[in-house]
Amino acid sequence: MSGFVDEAQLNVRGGDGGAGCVSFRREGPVVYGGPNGGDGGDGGAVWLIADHNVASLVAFRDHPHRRGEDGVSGMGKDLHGRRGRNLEVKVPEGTIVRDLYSGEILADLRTHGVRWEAIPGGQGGRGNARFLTNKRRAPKFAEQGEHGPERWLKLELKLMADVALVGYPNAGKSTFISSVSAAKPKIANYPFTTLEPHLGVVRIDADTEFVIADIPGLIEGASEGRGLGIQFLRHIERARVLCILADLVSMEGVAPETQVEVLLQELQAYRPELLDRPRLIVGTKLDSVEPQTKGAWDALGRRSMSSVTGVGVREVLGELAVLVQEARNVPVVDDTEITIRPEPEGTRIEKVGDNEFRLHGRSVERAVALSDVNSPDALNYIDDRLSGLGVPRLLARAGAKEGATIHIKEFSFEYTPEIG
Ligand SMILES: Nc1nc2c(ncn2[C@@H]2O[C@H](COP(=O)(O)OP(=O)(O)OP(=O)(O)O)[C@@H](O)[C@H]2O)c(=O)[nH]1
Ligand SMILES: [Mg+2]
Repeated sequence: MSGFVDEAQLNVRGGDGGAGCVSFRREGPVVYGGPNGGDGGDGGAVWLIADHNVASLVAFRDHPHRRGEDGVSGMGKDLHGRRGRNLEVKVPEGTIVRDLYSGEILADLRTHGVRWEAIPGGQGGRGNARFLTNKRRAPKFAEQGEHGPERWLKLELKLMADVALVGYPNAGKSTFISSVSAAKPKIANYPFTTLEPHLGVVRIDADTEFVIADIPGLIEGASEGRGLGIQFLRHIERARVLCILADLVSMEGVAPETQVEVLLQELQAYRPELLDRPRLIVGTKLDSVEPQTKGAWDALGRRSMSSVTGVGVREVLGELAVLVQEARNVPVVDDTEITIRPEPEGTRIEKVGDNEFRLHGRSVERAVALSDVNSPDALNYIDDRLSGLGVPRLLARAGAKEGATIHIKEFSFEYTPEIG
């Protein structure tokens, strides 16, 4: 069933970092005692975690945005703000994550427990207490919190069936799947209506989902190639649980229990291990059954349902959910962190006009993200910080001349080449 791929777009955004605080101790008549503004907390990250109880990506269809919690701002008296909580998003095992725009693969969340940091939170800003130096006794600025970064991801999942529907042609397999999922296969009152498998996602509640495969009907001799033959037995082989549907109103008059026997024989002839698969046997078309047939079926302790009236359907889904859950509970847990993360970008220079440049990059943007860029202290700090990041050298190399206008986000300054 390699053709069944579930896809979703997901926007992840880190929480904003809290702002650093500008505050001073009060020391009697001294206006500015020592600075004591605390740091803002970092914003929370968004993590994706593979979870075997999630079967599809439908949860992201209508709600594609996920966001970490914001960090709390710092306060006076050296009080630091709390970090924002990380958000953990569950995705099905086998989810492949790509960058939506470049298509680059970022993570492969293969097995239960694998986690990947999809986006970090924004950094908290440092409080003014951090900017105290011998020269700068009373810094009146603090760093702003960094906005949480954001990106669009594309999630892809090769759907694997949890449950395969096995039954004679016309047994009501397609009718069942269309009554319990969004799958809309063709339904008709003749054999071999369904010519290829269809998958449907059943959502019991927010935490329980499973995938059902509607498989074309099987007949006696299928394992030797009769009817649609062996190719569909291959699909049955991949499912964790088998749901055998017996037609209680068979047009050919084959007793439902005989259908079950034949189906099991065919499965066994194809691959004996299929009989070890957990299975649920259900009679269909309960609404139209003859009392005699019903009596014989009930006497065997068999379950039945009607996909048309809905009677018994909920119970069948409940039992399937339990069988699927048990089958999924294989104790393989892989808690490797897979971090296929692109290199952090350095500083980039863009020429925007005649002797006018714009700088991009996280470090330079952080350097100018201050609560008050107008104080001389703040300007000195920015100057030192940009020099430390090698900005003068980069500008010289890009051809900036004396008096060039340089922009970083909303901040602009004039370039003076260093002497020496
Ligand atoms: N009365 C009644 N009829 C049903 C019920 N479920 C299915 N049918 C009818 O049975 C016929 C066959 O249904 P399908 O769902 O196409 O059967 P299928 O098992 O998918 O058949 P193939 O694709 O040919 O293998 C259709 O006419 C359905 O309307 C039911 O619960 N009650
Ligand atoms: Mg069908």
